[in-house]
Amino acid sequence: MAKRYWNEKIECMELPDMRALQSERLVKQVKHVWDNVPYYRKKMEEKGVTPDDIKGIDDLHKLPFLSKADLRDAYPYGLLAKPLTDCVRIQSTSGTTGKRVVAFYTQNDVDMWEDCVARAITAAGGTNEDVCQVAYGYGLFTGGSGLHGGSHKVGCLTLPMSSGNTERQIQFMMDLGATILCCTPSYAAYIGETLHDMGYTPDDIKLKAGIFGAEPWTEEMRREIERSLGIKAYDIYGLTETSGPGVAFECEEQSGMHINEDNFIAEIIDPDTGEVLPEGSKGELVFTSITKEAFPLLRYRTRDICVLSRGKCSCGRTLIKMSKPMGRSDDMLIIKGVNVFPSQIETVLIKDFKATPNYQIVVDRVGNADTFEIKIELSPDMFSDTIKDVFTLEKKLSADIVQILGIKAKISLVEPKSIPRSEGKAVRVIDRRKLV
Ligand code: DLL
Repeated sequence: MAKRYWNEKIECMELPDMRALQSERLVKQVKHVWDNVPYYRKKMEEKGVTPDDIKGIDDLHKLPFLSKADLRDAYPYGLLAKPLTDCVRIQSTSGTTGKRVVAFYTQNDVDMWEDCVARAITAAGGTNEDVCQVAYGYGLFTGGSGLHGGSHKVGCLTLPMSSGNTERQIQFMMDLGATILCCTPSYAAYIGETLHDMGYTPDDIKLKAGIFGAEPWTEEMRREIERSLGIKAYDIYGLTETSGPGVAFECEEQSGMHINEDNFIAEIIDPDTGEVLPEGSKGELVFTSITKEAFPLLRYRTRDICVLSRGKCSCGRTLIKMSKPMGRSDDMLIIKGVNVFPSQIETVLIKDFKATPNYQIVVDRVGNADTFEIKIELSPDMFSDTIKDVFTLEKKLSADIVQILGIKAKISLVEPKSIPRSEGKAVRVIDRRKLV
């Protein structure tokens, strides 16, 4: 009989006990950060708070927020709270140096992270009898190593496939009898399509569950994946800044993700005013990591918009639930699983054109795969250049975009004045995907 919980004591803890645990850990964490991170101490001093003011989670609101801009200012070591000699790993987001987030881990941090992912795998029915195929990208991205570590911890036979080479994924899945698939939901949908294109049906594979996250996906997409692969599909959430996947995970009820509250305190705020909103309100998700040693974050603004709800879940867990992210309070797009800021694209355009041309980023979803096009308006001079020159420019832009983002965009050089002008803010991004 499959184990229901990885850590029953924590996952089913009564609220007063959880609050006491959070309070104790928060007090310790604030002191750790104050003592070891001058950047944090300065921010706290600016807000007139010292560790003595933080006696428990009711005082959380007194602490300053931390944002991606702080992470950039402090890049790469400014938020490090442990000596590098105590750190055993880094992971990072995609993007240029300026936008890159580099997270550091001590061995305890890696253990905590793997424990969170082990809870997610267990909630999806995983045990040491399972064969877990990890088809998230390996490397700096947290998806591959996060699910890999959790799978090891549970004792699954772990297939470290990384993403890509889809026919080979399916071959391995069949040959080794994979029972759990971990990858982005769009890749899961693509694996499902390929399985059918290869002439197979879900009866030809042994998969029973999938753990999918790292990008927004809809309930329709869930049903489609479940049908094409013959599995139950579970959502998993996380971000590099807070370790990676496993901050929150879905249980069999498939209605929101339980947050690992013993490690992460969640708040919802109004993204414009920073005011803390009552439970059940829609707003920006903020996390405080209370057990991370090397790279602790106090009140980190995720920019993900969602709703928190606490109530009895049929799975028996008492951990608070977050809804699927419903959007962002900044301009970050997730295209083909990669975090993209329009400003990164602008940097390439300025470099190649020596000025910002009129441009538009068009994102759509065909089937279950994202399409990504950058339309760039040529100036009248350039328009009269020879086809060969225009072709060379197109190739250069395409290569520069891949270099900076790690994904390919269709580059469309368009006629002068063909991109609609706006009287207010230029509409730089057209996102036609329906993600919520
Ligand atoms: O995407 C970590 C991860 C890997 C999560 C594998 C789940 C599975 P980042 O690359 O730093 O980290 O991107 C974090 O991705 O702020 C959300 O906007 C988005 N995101 C992550 N999980 C989900 C999800 C990883 N389940 C950003 N649904 C976050 C919707 C998600 N969006």
